[in-house]
Amino acid sequence: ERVPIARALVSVYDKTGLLELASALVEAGVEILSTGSTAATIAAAGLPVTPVEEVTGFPECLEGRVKTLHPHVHAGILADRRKPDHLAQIESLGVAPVDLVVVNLYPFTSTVASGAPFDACVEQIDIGGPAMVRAAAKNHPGVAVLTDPQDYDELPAALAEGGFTLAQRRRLAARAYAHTAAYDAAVATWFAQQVEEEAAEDPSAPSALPAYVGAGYERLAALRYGENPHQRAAVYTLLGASGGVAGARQLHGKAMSFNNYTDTDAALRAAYDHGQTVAVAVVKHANPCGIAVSPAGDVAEAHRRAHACDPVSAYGGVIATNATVTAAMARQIAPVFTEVVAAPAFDAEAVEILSAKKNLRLLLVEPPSVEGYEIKPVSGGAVIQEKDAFQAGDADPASWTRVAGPAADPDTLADLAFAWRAVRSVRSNAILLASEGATVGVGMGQVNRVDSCRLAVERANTLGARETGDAAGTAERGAVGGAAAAEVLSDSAPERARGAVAASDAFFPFADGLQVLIDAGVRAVVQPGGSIRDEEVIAAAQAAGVTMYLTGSRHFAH
Ligand code: 93A
Repeated sequence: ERVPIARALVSVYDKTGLLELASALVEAGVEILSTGSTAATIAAAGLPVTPVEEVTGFPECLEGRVKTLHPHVHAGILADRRKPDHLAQIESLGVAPVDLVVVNLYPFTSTVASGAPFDACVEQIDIGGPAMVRAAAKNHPGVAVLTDPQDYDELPAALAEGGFTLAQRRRLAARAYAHTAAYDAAVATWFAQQVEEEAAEDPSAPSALPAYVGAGYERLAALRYGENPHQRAAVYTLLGASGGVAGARQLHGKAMSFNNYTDTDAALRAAYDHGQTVAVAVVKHANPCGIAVSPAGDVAEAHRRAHACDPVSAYGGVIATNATVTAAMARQIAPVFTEVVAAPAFDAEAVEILSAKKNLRLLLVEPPSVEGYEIKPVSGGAVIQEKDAFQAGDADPASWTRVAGPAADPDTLADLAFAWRAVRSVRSNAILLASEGATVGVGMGQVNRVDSCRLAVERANTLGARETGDAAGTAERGAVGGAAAAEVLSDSAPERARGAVAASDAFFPFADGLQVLIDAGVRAVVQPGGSIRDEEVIAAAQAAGVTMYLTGSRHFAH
Protein backbone atom coordinates (compact mmCIF):
# COMPACT_ATOMS: atom_id res chain seq x y z
CA GLU A 1 0.00 0.00 0.00
CA ARG A 2 3.03 2.27 -0.04
CA VAL A 3 3.21 4.27 -3.28
CA PRO A 4 6.79 5.08 -4.31
CA ILE A 5 7.51 8.74 -4.94
CA ALA A 6 9.14 9.46 -8.29
CA ARG A 7 7.85 12.97 -8.95
CA ALA A 8 6.92 15.79 -6.57
CA LEU A 9 5.28 19.13 -7.21
CA VAL A 10 6.52 21.74 -4.75
CA SER A 11 4.92 25.20 -4.64
CA VAL A 12 5.11 26.95 -1.30
CA TYR A 13 4.61 30.51 -0.13
CA ASP A 14 6.11 29.76 3.29
CA LYS A 15 9.62 28.56 2.51
CA THR A 16 10.23 27.18 6.03
CA GLY A 17 12.02 23.83 5.77
CA LEU A 18 11.94 23.97 1.97
CA LEU A 19 15.63 23.26 1.37
CA GLU A 20 15.72 20.32 3.80
CA LEU A 21 12.66 18.93 2.05
CA ALA A 22 14.13 19.45 -1.43
CA SER A 23 17.48 17.86 -0.43
CA ALA A 24 15.68 14.81 0.95
CA LEU A 25 13.72 14.47 -2.30
CA VAL A 26 16.79 14.91 -4.49
CA GLU A 27 18.76 12.42 -2.41
CA ALA A 28 15.99 9.88 -2.89
CA GLY A 29 16.12 10.45 -6.66
CA VAL A 30 12.76 12.25 -6.82
CA GLU A 31 12.21 14.74 -9.65
CA ILE A 32 11.01 18.12 -8.35
CA LEU A 33 8.59 20.25 -10.35
CA SER A 34 8.24 23.74 -9.00
CA THR A 35 6.85 27.25 -9.47
CA GLY A 36 8.45 30.71 -9.64
CA SER A 37 10.16 31.67 -6.42
CA THR A 38 9.97 28.16 -4.98
CA ALA A 39 11.94 26.81 -7.97
CA ALA A 40 14.36 29.74 -7.73
CA THR A 41 15.02 29.01 -4.04
CA ILE A 42 15.68 25.34 -4.74
CA ALA A 43 17.90 26.09 -7.75
CA ALA A 44 19.85 28.71 -5.78
CA ALA A 45 20.80 25.97 -3.33
CA GLY A 46 22.34 24.05 -6.23
CA LEU A 47 19.60 21.40 -6.31
CA PRO A 48 18.07 20.15 -9.57
CA VAL A 49 14.52 21.38 -10.22
CA THR A 50 12.19 21.38 -13.24
CA PRO A 51 10.24 24.64 -13.70
CA VAL A 52 6.55 23.90 -14.07
CA GLU A 53 6.46 25.87 -17.37
CA GLU A 54 8.62 23.15 -18.86
CA VAL A 55 5.91 20.63 -18.08
CA THR A 56 2.96 22.76 -19.15
CA GLY A 57 4.59 24.42 -22.14
CA PHE A 58 2.74 27.51 -20.96
CA PRO A 59 4.39 30.53 -19.34
CA GLU A 60 3.57 31.61 -15.78
CA CYS A 61 1.42 34.67 -16.45
CA LEU A 62 -0.95 37.33 -15.11
CA GLU A 63 1.46 38.25 -12.29
CA GLY A 64 1.53 34.61 -11.21
CA ARG A 65 -2.25 34.14 -11.13
CA VAL A 66 -1.82 31.31 -13.63
CA LYS A 67 1.11 29.07 -12.77
CA THR A 68 -0.07 25.54 -12.17
CA LEU A 69 -3.65 25.81 -13.41
CA HIS A 70 -3.03 23.56 -16.38
CA PRO A 71 -4.29 20.11 -17.45
CA HIS A 72 -0.72 18.84 -17.62
CA VAL A 73 -0.35 19.50 -13.89
CA HIS A 74 -3.84 18.46 -12.82
CA ALA A 75 -4.02 15.31 -14.93
CA GLY A 76 -0.69 14.30 -13.40
CA ILE A 77 -2.09 14.77 -9.89
CA LEU A 78 -5.57 13.33 -10.50
CA ALA A 79 -4.85 10.16 -12.53
CA ASP A 80 -6.05 7.19 -10.46
CA ARG A 81 -3.22 4.63 -10.40
CA ARG A 82 -5.68 1.82 -9.76
CA LYS A 83 -7.36 2.39 -13.14
CA PRO A 84 -5.41 1.16 -16.17
CA ASP A 85 -7.56 3.40 -18.33
CA HIS A 86 -6.39 6.53 -16.45
CA LEU A 87 -2.77 5.48 -16.81
CA ALA A 88 -3.19 4.75 -20.52
CA GLN A 89 -4.83 8.12 -21.05
CA ILE A 90 -2.15 10.19 -19.35
CA GLU A 91 0.53 8.22 -21.13
CA SER A 92 -0.98 8.96 -24.52
CA LEU A 93 -1.35 12.63 -23.53
CA GLY A 94 2.30 12.78 -22.51
CA VAL A 95 1.50 13.56 -18.86
CA ALA A 96 3.77 12.18 -16.15
CA PRO A 97 2.05 11.30 -12.83
CA VAL A 98 2.77 13.39 -9.73
CA ASP A 99 3.14 11.30 -6.53
CA LEU A 100 3.64 14.02 -3.97
CA VAL A 101 2.21 17.55 -3.75
CA VAL A 102 3.81 20.01 -1.33
CA VAL A 103 1.86 23.27 -1.26
CA ASN A 104 1.13 25.96 1.27
CA LEU A 105 -1.10 28.85 0.36
CA TYR A 106 -0.78 32.61 -0.14
CA PRO A 107 -0.90 34.38 3.24
CA PHE A 108 -4.46 35.66 3.07
CA THR A 109 -5.18 36.02 6.80
CA SER A 110 -1.92 37.76 7.67
CA THR A 111 -2.44 40.17 4.76
CA VAL A 112 -5.89 41.04 6.14
CA ALA A 113 -4.46 41.35 9.65
CA SER A 114 -1.79 43.76 8.39
CA GLY A 115 -4.56 46.19 7.39
CA ALA A 116 -3.83 45.92 3.67
CA PRO A 117 -6.33 47.56 1.27
CA PHE A 118 -9.15 45.55 -0.29
CA ASP A 119 -7.47 44.80 -3.62
CA ALA A 120 -4.25 43.69 -1.96
CA CYS A 121 -6.21 41.25 0.21
CA VAL A 122 -8.05 39.89 -2.82
CA GLU A 123 -4.76 39.37 -4.62
CA GLN A 124 -3.68 37.08 -1.78
CA ILE A 125 -6.57 34.69 -2.34
CA ASP A 126 -4.79 31.60 -3.60
CA ILE A 127 -6.53 29.80 -6.47
CA GLY A 128 -4.01 27.40 -7.95
CA GLY A 129 -2.66 26.22 -4.58
CA PRO A 130 -5.99 24.99 -3.15
CA ALA A 131 -6.80 23.37 -6.52
CA MET A 132 -3.65 21.25 -6.29
CA VAL A 133 -4.13 20.49 -2.61
CA ARG A 134 -7.73 19.38 -3.13
CA ALA A 135 -6.82 17.34 -6.22
CA ALA A 136 -3.99 15.55 -4.42
CA ALA A 137 -6.16 14.88 -1.38
CA LYS A 138 -8.93 13.48 -3.58
CA ASN A 139 -6.44 11.15 -5.25
CA HIS A 140 -4.88 10.05 -1.93
CA PRO A 141 -4.96 6.36 -2.95
CA GLY A 142 -1.95 7.26 -5.10
CA VAL A 143 -0.80 10.73 -4.05
CA ALA A 144 0.49 12.23 -0.80
CA VAL A 145 -0.06 15.90 0.08
CA LEU A 146 1.86 18.06 2.53
CA THR A 147 0.36 21.43 3.46
CA ASP A 148 2.26 22.28 6.62
CA PRO A 149 6.05 22.53 7.08
CA GLN A 150 5.53 20.71 10.40
CA ASP A 151 4.56 17.62 8.39
CA TYR A 152 7.83 17.59 6.39
CA ASP A 153 9.44 15.61 9.21
CA GLU A 154 7.49 12.55 8.11
CA LEU A 155 8.99 12.62 4.60
CA PRO A 156 12.52 11.17 5.04
CA ALA A 157 11.22 8.02 6.72
CA ALA A 158 8.53 7.62 4.05
CA LEU A 159 11.13 7.99 1.28
CA ALA A 160 13.37 5.42 2.95
CA GLU A 161 10.52 2.94 3.24
CA GLY A 162 9.23 3.28 -0.31
CA GLY A 163 6.58 5.96 0.09
CA PHE A 164 3.77 6.89 2.46
CA THR A 165 1.31 4.23 3.62
CA LEU A 166 -2.36 4.51 2.70
CA ALA A 167 -3.18 5.38 6.31
CA GLN A 168 -0.65 8.22 6.21
CA ARG A 169 -1.96 9.51 2.88
CA ARG A 170 -5.52 9.46 4.21
CA ARG A 171 -4.52 11.39 7.31
CA LEU A 172 -2.64 13.95 5.21
CA ALA A 173 -5.64 14.25 2.87
CA ALA A 174 -7.99 14.94 5.79
CA ARG A 175 -5.61 17.59 7.07
CA ALA A 176 -5.35 19.10 3.58
CA TYR A 177 -9.13 19.50 3.29
CA ALA A 178 -9.30 21.04 6.75
CA HIS A 179 -6.61 23.47 5.63
CA THR A 180 -8.39 24.57 2.44
CA ALA A 181 -11.76 24.67 4.22
CA ALA A 182 -10.38 26.94 6.94
CA TYR A 183 -8.72 29.07 4.26
CA ASP A 184 -11.96 29.49 2.33
CA ALA A 185 -13.91 30.16 5.52
CA ALA A 186 -11.49 32.98 6.35
CA VAL A 187 -11.94 34.43 2.86
CA ALA A 188 -15.74 34.09 3.07
CA THR A 189 -15.92 35.71 6.52
CA TRP A 190 -13.71 38.61 5.50
CA PHE A 191 -15.54 39.11 2.23
CA ALA A 192 -18.94 39.15 3.91
CA GLN A 193 -17.69 41.74 6.39
CA GLN A 194 -16.43 43.97 3.58
CA VAL A 195 -19.71 43.74 1.73
CA GLU A 196 -21.74 44.51 4.87
CA GLU A 197 -19.56 47.47 5.73
CA GLU A 198 -19.92 48.90 2.25
CA ALA A 199 -23.66 48.35 2.25
CA ALA A 200 -23.90 50.66 5.31
CA GLU A 201 -27.41 49.51 5.96
CA ASP A 202 -29.40 50.12 9.10
CA PRO A 203 -26.99 48.75 11.69
CA SER A 204 -29.86 47.51 13.84
CA ALA A 205 -31.23 45.29 11.06
CA PRO A 206 -30.50 41.59 11.69
CA SER A 207 -29.23 41.29 8.12
CA ALA A 208 -26.31 43.52 9.13
CA LEU A 209 -24.73 40.33 10.45
CA PRO A 210 -22.70 38.59 7.77
CA ALA A 211 -24.69 36.00 5.88
CA TYR A 212 -21.87 33.62 6.66
CA VAL A 213 -19.71 33.73 9.75
CA GLY A 214 -17.11 31.18 8.90
CA ALA A 215 -16.16 27.96 10.49
CA GLY A 216 -12.69 29.45 10.12
CA TYR A 217 -11.34 27.70 13.18
CA GLU A 218 -8.09 25.79 13.21
CA ARG A 219 -7.25 23.31 15.92
CA LEU A 220 -4.52 24.66 18.16
CA ALA A 221 -4.17 21.74 20.52
CA ALA A 222 -6.01 18.76 21.87
CA LEU A 223 -7.07 19.17 25.51
CA ARG A 224 -6.86 16.40 28.08
CA TYR A 225 -10.65 16.47 28.29
CA GLY A 226 -13.62 18.83 28.12
CA GLU A 227 -15.71 20.31 30.90
CA ASN A 228 -15.71 16.81 32.42
CA PRO A 229 -13.20 13.97 32.10
CA HIS A 230 -15.48 11.84 29.90
CA GLN A 231 -15.75 14.57 27.23
CA ARG A 232 -13.12 14.81 24.50
CA ALA A 233 -12.08 18.36 23.65
CA ALA A 234 -9.64 20.60 21.79
CA VAL A 235 -8.92 24.33 21.62
CA TYR A 236 -9.14 26.24 18.34
CA THR A 237 -7.96 29.58 17.07
CA LEU A 238 -10.13 31.72 14.85
CA LEU A 239 -8.28 32.41 11.61
CA GLY A 240 -7.46 36.06 11.28
CA ALA A 241 -8.21 36.78 14.95
CA SER A 242 -5.58 37.97 17.38
CA GLY A 243 -5.39 38.50 21.13
CA GLY A 244 -7.47 36.79 23.79
CA VAL A 245 -6.99 33.52 25.56
CA ALA A 246 -6.74 31.30 22.46
CA GLY A 247 -3.85 33.44 21.22
CA ALA A 248 -2.08 33.53 24.60
CA ARG A 249 1.53 32.52 25.21
CA GLN A 250 2.00 30.32 28.25
CA LEU A 251 5.06 31.21 30.30
CA HIS A 252 4.75 28.58 32.99
CA GLY A 253 2.66 25.82 34.50
CA LYS A 254 0.57 22.80 33.63
CA ALA A 255 -1.22 22.54 30.29
CA MET A 256 -4.37 24.65 30.08
CA SER A 257 -7.61 22.74 30.57
CA PHE A 258 -10.98 23.32 28.91
CA ASN A 259 -12.32 25.05 32.02
CA ASN A 260 -9.12 27.10 32.33
CA TYR A 261 -9.77 28.45 28.84
CA THR A 262 -13.38 29.41 29.50
CA ASP A 263 -12.69 30.86 32.96
CA THR A 264 -9.70 32.85 31.68
CA ASP A 265 -11.88 34.17 28.90
CA ALA A 266 -14.46 35.37 31.44
CA ALA A 267 -11.69 36.90 33.58
CA LEU A 268 -10.24 38.77 30.60
CA ARG A 269 -13.65 40.07 29.66
CA ALA A 270 -14.02 41.45 33.20
CA ALA A 271 -10.48 42.84 33.47
CA TYR A 272 -10.54 44.55 30.07
CA ASP A 273 -13.87 46.33 30.59
CA HIS A 274 -12.48 49.34 32.46
CA GLY A 275 -10.78 51.29 29.69
CA GLN A 276 -7.27 52.43 30.60
CA THR A 277 -7.80 52.10 34.36
CA VAL A 278 -5.78 49.31 35.97
CA ALA A 279 -8.21 46.47 36.76
CA VAL A 280 -8.02 42.97 38.23
CA ALA A 281 -10.68 40.28 38.06
CA VAL A 282 -10.83 37.00 39.95
CA VAL A 283 -13.11 34.46 38.29
CA LYS A 284 -14.46 31.05 39.27
CA HIS A 285 -16.80 28.97 37.13
CA ALA A 286 -17.03 31.78 34.56
CA ASN A 287 -18.33 34.31 37.11
CA PRO A 288 -16.40 37.02 38.91
CA CYS A 289 -15.79 36.49 42.62
CA GLY A 290 -14.18 39.91 42.69
CA ILE A 291 -13.29 42.84 40.44
CA ALA A 292 -11.40 45.96 41.46
CA VAL A 293 -9.76 48.93 39.81
CA SER A 294 -6.91 51.14 40.93
CA PRO A 295 -7.14 54.61 39.40
CA ALA A 296 -3.70 55.24 40.96
CA GLY A 297 -2.35 52.39 38.83
CA ASP A 298 -1.43 50.05 41.70
CA VAL A 299 -2.14 46.57 40.34
CA ALA A 300 -1.30 44.89 43.66
CA GLU A 301 -3.87 47.03 45.43
CA ALA A 302 -6.49 46.21 42.79
CA HIS A 303 -5.74 42.51 43.21
CA ARG A 304 -5.87 42.69 46.99
CA ARG A 305 -9.30 44.30 46.85
CA ALA A 306 -10.64 42.03 44.10
CA HIS A 307 -9.55 39.01 46.16
CA ALA A 308 -11.01 40.42 49.37
CA CYS A 309 -14.49 40.56 47.84
CA ASP A 310 -14.87 36.80 48.20
CA PRO A 311 -11.72 35.02 49.38
CA VAL A 312 -13.64 31.77 49.83
CA SER A 313 -14.58 31.53 46.15
CA ALA A 314 -11.21 32.84 44.94
CA TYR A 315 -9.71 29.49 45.99
CA GLY A 316 -8.89 27.69 42.73
CA GLY A 317 -9.84 30.74 40.67
CA VAL A 318 -8.42 32.47 37.62
CA ILE A 319 -6.93 35.96 37.88
CA ALA A 320 -6.75 38.37 34.94
CA THR A 321 -5.52 41.94 34.75
CA ASN A 322 -5.10 44.55 32.04
CA ALA A 323 -1.82 45.71 33.63
CA THR A 324 1.67 44.35 34.29
CA VAL A 325 1.82 41.82 37.14
CA THR A 326 4.27 43.18 39.69
CA ALA A 327 6.32 41.34 42.31
CA ALA A 328 4.01 42.75 44.99
CA MET A 329 0.96 41.29 43.27
CA ALA A 330 2.78 37.99 42.73
CA ARG A 331 3.56 37.74 46.46
CA GLN A 332 -0.15 38.17 47.22
CA ILE A 333 -1.15 35.50 44.71
CA ALA A 334 1.46 32.93 45.69
CA PRO A 335 -0.13 31.72 48.97
CA VAL A 336 -3.59 31.28 47.40
CA PHE A 337 -4.33 28.20 45.28
CA THR A 338 -4.87 29.72 41.83
CA GLU A 339 -5.32 28.02 38.45
CA VAL A 340 -4.28 30.76 36.00
CA VAL A 341 -2.85 34.28 36.02
CA ALA A 342 -3.37 36.09 32.70
CA ALA A 343 -1.86 39.50 31.94
CA PRO A 344 -0.38 41.56 29.10
CA ALA A 345 3.00 41.54 30.91
CA PHE A 346 4.77 40.21 34.00
CA ASP A 347 7.73 41.77 35.80
CA ALA A 348 10.69 39.36 35.82
CA GLU A 349 10.51 39.05 39.60
CA ALA A 350 6.80 38.27 39.41
CA VAL A 351 7.49 35.40 37.01
CA GLU A 352 10.17 34.12 39.36
CA ILE A 353 7.85 34.20 42.38
CA LEU A 354 4.91 32.61 40.58
CA SER A 355 7.04 30.00 38.78
CA ALA A 356 7.74 28.48 42.17
CA LYS A 357 4.16 27.19 41.97
CA LYS A 358 4.53 24.16 39.72
CA ASN A 359 0.95 23.95 38.50
CA LEU A 360 0.04 27.64 38.28
CA ARG A 361 -0.37 28.64 34.63
CA LEU A 362 1.03 32.06 33.64
CA LEU A 363 -0.40 33.44 30.42
CA LEU A 364 0.83 36.38 28.38
CA VAL A 365 -2.25 37.73 26.67
CA GLU A 366 -2.87 40.46 24.15
CA PRO A 367 -6.12 42.38 24.74
CA PRO A 368 -9.12 40.38 23.59
CA SER A 369 -10.82 41.95 20.58
CA VAL A 370 -14.07 43.76 21.32
CA GLU A 371 -15.10 43.39 17.71
CA GLY A 372 -16.48 40.36 15.99
CA TYR A 373 -19.10 37.87 16.98
CA GLU A 374 -20.00 35.39 19.64
CA ILE A 375 -21.28 32.05 18.49
CA LYS A 376 -23.46 29.93 20.74
CA PRO A 377 -24.41 26.53 19.52
CA VAL A 378 -28.07 25.57 19.76
CA SER A 379 -29.34 22.15 18.78
CA GLY A 380 -29.31 21.94 15.02
CA GLY A 381 -27.48 25.22 14.54
CA ALA A 382 -26.14 28.28 16.28
CA VAL A 383 -27.11 31.78 17.31
CA ILE A 384 -24.62 34.48 16.53
CA GLN A 385 -24.39 37.97 17.95
CA GLU A 386 -22.08 40.93 18.01
CA LYS A 387 -20.00 41.03 21.20
CA ASP A 388 -21.20 43.09 24.15
CA ALA A 389 -18.30 45.01 25.56
CA PHE A 390 -17.29 48.45 26.63
CA GLN A 391 -18.00 49.93 23.23
CA ALA A 392 -21.61 50.30 24.38
CA GLY A 393 -22.39 53.98 24.72
CA ASP A 394 -23.76 53.74 28.27
CA ALA A 395 -20.49 53.61 30.26
CA ASP A 396 -20.46 57.35 30.87
CA PRO A 397 -22.72 58.44 33.77
CA ALA A 398 -23.37 61.68 31.87
CA SER A 399 -25.67 59.62 29.64
CA TRP A 400 -27.76 58.33 32.59
CA THR A 401 -30.99 59.73 34.00
CA ARG A 402 -31.46 60.26 37.74
CA VAL A 403 -34.95 59.16 38.79
CA ALA A 404 -34.69 59.04 42.60
CA GLY A 405 -32.71 60.41 45.53
CA PRO A 406 -30.11 63.15 45.66
CA ALA A 407 -27.53 63.58 42.88
CA ALA A 408 -24.53 61.38 43.57
CA ASP A 409 -21.32 63.09 44.65
CA PRO A 410 -18.30 62.49 42.38
CA ASP A 411 -16.98 59.53 44.43
CA THR A 412 -20.36 57.80 44.47
CA LEU A 413 -20.79 58.45 40.78
CA ALA A 414 -17.35 56.93 40.11
CA ASP A 415 -18.38 53.86 42.11
CA LEU A 416 -21.64 53.58 40.17
CA ALA A 417 -19.72 53.87 36.88
CA PHE A 418 -17.34 51.14 38.06
CA ALA A 419 -20.24 48.92 39.17
CA TRP A 420 -22.03 49.42 35.85
CA ARG A 421 -18.92 48.37 33.88
CA ALA A 422 -18.27 45.45 36.21
CA VAL A 423 -21.82 44.07 36.22
CA ARG A 424 -21.54 43.27 32.50
CA SER A 425 -19.21 40.39 33.16
CA VAL A 426 -21.53 38.74 35.69
CA ARG A 427 -23.81 36.04 34.35
CA SER A 428 -27.53 35.42 34.77
CA ASN A 429 -29.39 38.00 36.83
CA ALA A 430 -26.41 40.05 37.92
CA ILE A 431 -26.56 42.22 41.03
CA LEU A 432 -23.25 43.74 41.98
CA LEU A 433 -22.40 45.73 45.10
CA ALA A 434 -19.35 47.96 45.01
CA SER A 435 -17.47 50.36 47.18
CA GLU A 436 -14.44 52.51 46.38
CA GLY A 437 -13.69 50.88 43.04
CA ALA A 438 -14.04 47.28 44.21
CA THR A 439 -16.85 44.78 44.25
CA VAL A 440 -17.95 43.82 47.77
CA GLY A 441 -20.79 41.41 46.95
CA VAL A 442 -21.83 39.74 43.72
CA GLY A 443 -25.11 37.91 43.11
CA MET A 444 -25.38 35.81 39.97
CA GLY A 445 -26.58 32.59 38.44
CA GLN A 446 -30.14 32.88 39.79
CA VAL A 447 -33.42 32.41 37.99
CA ASN A 448 -34.94 35.48 39.63
CA ARG A 449 -33.52 38.88 40.49
CA VAL A 450 -34.64 38.98 44.10
CA ASP A 451 -32.50 35.92 44.90
CA SER A 452 -29.51 37.59 43.20
CA CYS A 453 -30.08 40.64 45.44
CA ARG A 454 -30.15 38.41 48.54
CA LEU A 455 -27.04 36.59 47.43
CA ALA A 456 -25.13 39.81 46.75
CA VAL A 457 -26.04 41.17 50.19
CA GLU A 458 -25.28 37.93 51.98
CA ARG A 459 -21.91 37.67 50.34
CA ALA A 460 -21.10 41.28 51.09
CA ASN A 461 -21.94 40.75 54.75
CA THR A 462 -20.40 37.34 55.35
CA LEU A 463 -17.40 36.91 53.11
CA GLY A 464 -15.52 40.13 53.77
CA ALA A 465 -11.90 39.82 54.66
CA ARG A 466 -11.15 41.75 57.81
CA GLU A 467 -7.75 42.95 56.74
CA THR A 468 -7.61 43.15 53.01
CA GLY A 469 -3.86 43.68 53.01
CA ASP A 470 -3.09 40.52 54.96
CA ALA A 471 -1.85 38.01 52.39
CA ALA A 472 -1.40 35.21 54.91
CA GLY A 473 -4.88 35.78 56.28
CA THR A 474 -6.53 35.75 52.87
CA ALA A 475 -4.58 32.63 51.97
CA GLU A 476 -5.86 30.88 55.04
CA ARG A 477 -9.42 31.81 54.21
CA GLY A 478 -8.90 30.86 50.61
CA ALA A 479 -7.51 27.51 51.60
CA VAL A 480 -10.28 26.70 54.04
CA GLY A 481 -12.98 26.92 51.40
CA GLY A 482 -16.64 25.97 51.57
CA ALA A 483 -19.31 26.65 54.11
CA ALA A 484 -17.03 26.27 57.10
CA ALA A 485 -15.02 29.26 55.99
CA ALA A 486 -18.13 31.34 55.48
CA GLU A 487 -19.21 30.54 59.01
CA VAL A 488 -15.87 31.45 60.51
CA LEU A 489 -15.92 34.73 58.65
CA SER A 490 -19.50 35.67 59.42
CA ASP A 491 -18.69 36.36 63.09
CA SER A 492 -16.29 39.13 62.40
CA ALA A 493 -16.89 40.27 58.81
CA PRO A 494 -18.01 43.86 58.33
CA GLU A 495 -21.42 44.62 56.86
CA ARG A 496 -20.08 45.70 53.52
CA ALA A 497 -23.47 46.17 51.87
CA ARG A 498 -24.17 49.17 54.10
CA GLY A 499 -23.11 52.31 52.25
CA ALA A 500 -22.22 50.41 49.06
CA VAL A 501 -23.61 51.17 45.59
CA ALA A 502 -25.39 48.58 43.45
CA ALA A 503 -25.67 47.82 39.75
CA SER A 504 -28.25 45.55 38.15
CA ASP A 505 -27.59 44.21 34.65
CA ALA A 506 -31.29 44.44 33.75
CA PHE A 507 -34.35 46.22 35.14
CA PHE A 508 -36.01 45.29 38.43
CA PRO A 509 -39.31 43.66 37.40
CA PHE A 510 -40.70 44.31 40.91
CA ALA A 511 -39.65 46.46 43.84
CA ASP A 512 -38.88 43.38 45.99
CA GLY A 513 -35.27 42.93 44.81
CA LEU A 514 -34.49 46.60 45.22
CA GLN A 515 -36.05 46.50 48.70
CA VAL A 516 -33.55 43.80 49.72
CA LEU A 517 -30.74 46.16 48.68
CA ILE A 518 -32.34 49.14 50.45
CA ASP A 519 -32.82 47.15 53.66
CA ALA A 520 -29.14 46.20 53.54
CA GLY A 521 -28.17 49.89 53.46
CA VAL A 522 -27.23 50.32 49.78
CA ARG A 523 -27.24 54.06 49.09
CA ALA A 524 -27.23 54.36 45.28
CA VAL A 525 -28.33 52.11 42.43
CA VAL A 526 -27.74 52.05 38.68
CA GLN A 527 -29.99 49.94 36.46
CA PRO A 528 -31.37 50.04 32.91
CA GLY A 529 -35.01 50.82 33.73
CA GLY A 530 -37.78 49.87 31.33
CA SER A 531 -39.93 47.60 33.51
CA ILE A 532 -43.69 48.09 33.33
CA ARG A 533 -43.40 48.53 37.13
CA ASP A 534 -40.64 51.16 36.95
CA GLU A 535 -42.89 53.57 38.84
CA GLU A 536 -43.18 51.17 41.79
CA VAL A 537 -39.44 50.51 41.75
CA ILE A 538 -38.56 54.19 41.57
CA ALA A 539 -41.04 54.99 44.35
CA ALA A 540 -39.33 52.46 46.64
CA ALA A 541 -35.96 54.14 46.02
CA GLN A 542 -37.52 57.57 46.52
CA ALA A 543 -39.14 56.54 49.81
CA ALA A 544 -35.81 55.27 51.13
CA GLY A 545 -33.88 58.33 49.94
CA VAL A 546 -31.74 56.07 47.75
CA THR A 547 -30.26 57.57 44.59
CA MET A 548 -31.22 55.75 41.39
CA TYR A 549 -29.92 56.22 37.86
CA LEU A 550 -31.34 54.63 34.69
CA THR A 551 -28.94 53.80 31.86
CA GLY A 552 -31.54 52.89 29.24
CA SER A 553 -29.61 49.80 28.15
CA ARG A 554 -29.09 46.40 29.68
CA HIS A 555 -26.20 43.94 29.71
CA PHE A 556 -27.40 40.37 30.01
CA ALA A 557 -24.73 37.70 29.87
CA HIS A 558 -25.60 34.03 30.15
O1 93A B 1 -1.84 32.58 -8.24
S1 93A B 1 -2.39 31.28 -8.01
O2 93A B 1 -3.71 31.27 -7.54
N1 93A B 1 -2.35 30.44 -9.38
C1 93A B 1 -1.61 29.33 -9.58
O3 93A B 1 -1.69 28.77 -10.68
C2 93A B 1 -0.78 28.84 -8.52
N2 93A B 1 0.08 27.82 -8.49
C3 93A B 1 0.67 27.82 -7.27
N3 93A B 1 -1.45 30.56 -6.94
C4 93A B 1 -0.71 29.49 -7.28
N4 93A B 1 0.20 28.84 -6.54
C5 93A B 1 0.64 29.28 -5.21
O4 93A B 1 1.87 29.97 -5.41
C6 93A B 1 0.96 28.23 -4.22
O5 93A B 1 -0.16 27.86 -3.42
C7 93A B 1 2.05 28.86 -3.37
O6 93A B 1 1.50 29.52 -2.23
C8 93A B 1 2.67 29.92 -4.24
C9 93A B 1 4.07 29.59 -4.62
O7 93A B 1 4.50 30.43 -5.63
P1 93A B 1 6.06 30.72 -5.83
O8 93A B 1 6.69 29.39 -6.01
O9 93A B 1 6.13 31.59 -7.03
O10 93A B 1 6.52 31.43 -4.60
